[in-house]
Amino acid sequence: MEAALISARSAGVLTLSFNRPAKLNAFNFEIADGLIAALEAAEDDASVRAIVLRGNGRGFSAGQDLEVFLQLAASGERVDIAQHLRKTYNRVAGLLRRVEKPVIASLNGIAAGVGLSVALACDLRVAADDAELTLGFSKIGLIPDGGASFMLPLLAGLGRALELAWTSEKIGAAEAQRIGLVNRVVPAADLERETQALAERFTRISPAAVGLTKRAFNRAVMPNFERWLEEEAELQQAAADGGDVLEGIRAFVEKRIPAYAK
Ligand code: T3D
Repeated sequence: MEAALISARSAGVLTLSFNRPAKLNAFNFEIADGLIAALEAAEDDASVRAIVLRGNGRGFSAGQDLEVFLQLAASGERVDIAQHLRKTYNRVAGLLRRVEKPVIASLNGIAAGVGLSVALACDLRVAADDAELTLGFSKIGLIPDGGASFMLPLLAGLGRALELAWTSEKIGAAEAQRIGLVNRVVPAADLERETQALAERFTRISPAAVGLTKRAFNRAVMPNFERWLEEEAELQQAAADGGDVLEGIRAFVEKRIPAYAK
């Protein structure tokens, strides 16, 4: 079986490709654990000067694999989502901000749910002109997590962030650029080349200047990000304990509209 996360190196650029194209790269434990291990290794590897996250097939990622997630609710009674976040996406988001190298998300097709959260925790986003972004959490009774409750208002402003979170509206690449969620929009056919070219620019800039600039900006605007991730996880647990999440996920798996009690 092919690996769900593929790692490749070229000219000082580490590229991590999500590789579950039949499931639109929905995240499973192999992807989350693989990302954590790869980012931790890259942090201490001076030969890695920039990192690219991308998805194979027709999307970046459709977010958490909801079938896997349903299995976590083994008793059918409670999803221990806070613990899940602590083990997976909070570590990923924390590392994406902590690693003092540029991390670029290369967005093709859909970026949804915690797939979008991961993209937002990166430093830069390059989007194909056919890319689409949606939070999707509200559709299954959840709040944006994986750091998105922090990154989204930071990048897009409070009003637009709340609107996107509450409605799970799907927006295209041009709108995402207009509101500050992506840095560049390029023709879909050029996405890989343009992303690699941008990443390679950082191999020609002082790594100390690049890394310390990221540290300075992190400290200036998000000095308590890791603490916030824990608070976000606790709020997500409160949302999950409200009970709508199981119905939301079952409805997705059964390909029907959820029937929330109230
Ligand atoms: O711990 C935590 O707190 C994490 C919490 C995370 C929350 C989230 O990430 S919320 C999930 C957010 N994701 C979504 O809301 C997206 C769900 N997917 C969709 O709405 C649609 O798939 C798309 C709009 C993205 C694409 O639609 P379409 O028609 O192009 O493709 P499709 O046929 O729906 O999907 C292709 C396959 O991928 C399909 O599988 P199948 O039926 O061919 O075997 C579909 O079930 C699967 N897939 C897509 N998204 C997911 C998924 N499977 C599992 N989990 C998914 N998220």
